[in-house]
Amino acid sequence: MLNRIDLRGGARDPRRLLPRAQLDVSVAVERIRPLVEAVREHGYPAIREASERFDGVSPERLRVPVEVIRAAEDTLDPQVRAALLESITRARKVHADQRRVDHTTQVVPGGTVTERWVPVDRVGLYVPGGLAMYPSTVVMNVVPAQAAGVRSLVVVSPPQKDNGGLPDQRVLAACALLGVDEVYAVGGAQAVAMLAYGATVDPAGAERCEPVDMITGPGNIWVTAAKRLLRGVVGIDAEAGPTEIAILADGTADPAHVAADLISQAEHDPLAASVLVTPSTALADAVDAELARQVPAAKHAERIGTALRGEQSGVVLVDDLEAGLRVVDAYAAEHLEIQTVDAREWALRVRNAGAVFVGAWSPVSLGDYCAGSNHVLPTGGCARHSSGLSVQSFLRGIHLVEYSREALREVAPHVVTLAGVEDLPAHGQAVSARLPGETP
Ligand code: HSO
Ligand code: ZN
Repeated sequence: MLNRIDLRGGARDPRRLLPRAQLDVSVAVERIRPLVEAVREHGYPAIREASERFDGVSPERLRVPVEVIRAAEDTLDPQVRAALLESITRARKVHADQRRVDHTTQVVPGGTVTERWVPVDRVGLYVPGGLAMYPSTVVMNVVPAQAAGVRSLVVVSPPQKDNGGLPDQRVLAACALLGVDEVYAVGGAQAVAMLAYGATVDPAGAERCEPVDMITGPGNIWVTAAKRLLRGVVGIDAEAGPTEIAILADGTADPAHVAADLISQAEHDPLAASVLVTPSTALADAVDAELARQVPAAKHAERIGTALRGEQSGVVLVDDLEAGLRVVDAYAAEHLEIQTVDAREWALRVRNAGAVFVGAWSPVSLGDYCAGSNHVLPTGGCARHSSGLSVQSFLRGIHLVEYSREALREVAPHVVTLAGVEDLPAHGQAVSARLPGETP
């Protein structure tokens, strides 16, 4: 089922040989530009029109009443409620523990630089509602923002026809469990524009969604295009592409588990990428046999088959695990599983991955829901330069510079010299004016 890419016996450039589906976001940016402008100019009527056109439904008042959010919690199946609470508890434990603390460096006696970590004031979280519903994504966006101390949090999610134009009921319930009470039934590029510029959200123009400082969360190509267009007007986390899993495995891996994990991420999207990297042809053959057995039995067999047969997926055969490590580093997967002997040793050597899942008992789907880690991760090779969503994503480090007269005097000649080199003498003057007769 999987394409085979044989990289054995040569030092070819693996980055070129591992094809990746390329999304042309720039074309989508031009398509959504007029809509974004209309939302900026007119607010409510433009949002309403776009929702009806693209989602086929929209409530008259775009803000979901607080009672409706709270009531959604009561409609939750008790098992789903327990699972969501477990997911929230574990994510809170990890994210709270990872919050950076302020740090002061004494540069010289009397001269300090302190880094203060200050939360972003108001954040908009996008929760998709297309092929699948993602209450877990509410958890993964809200928990780090709350752990950072963000004061004002708003969730947007597309209106659903089968829920009377409200966002998905489980998405609303997750908001209730997390204590989020500002939710709008708006999706797509219009939601991103509403968050970035602020807009009226009812027919009378009495209610408003105030603009946010930052937008996070995954979405389809239109959401991604709007984020690209509005980056700068607001902060954005990353451009999310189709999900990916790479597995570095040796002959000790269980082929049934490897196949199940490749299938699990393929289930998201026909464009999802599932890549196995292994020196063992026996494992590659056994995984293929497992896929042939497991895929037809899967609920979403069609999209899984499309994803696995797509050119973005495949088995990469390598000479040994050292070569395999170079391949997975070049690929920089959103999710990387290591299923080898000494898995932890190999995992600690990985340079490029959104998240690494170590050993036989840490599948990606554990991380998608209940490991405590975050599942909003860099795709499309962005793991070479970016991290996944975390408490840090919602904090800004502000430097506090504090020098005494004596400490300034001591370093003044150097400041004056550098100012002179850059032909900016007024910079030097700002120092020497404070120290008459004491600087050159
Ligand atoms: N694997 C997805 C996240 C997700 N899985 C949500 C299930 N629900 C991207 O990391
Ligand atoms: Zn997933």
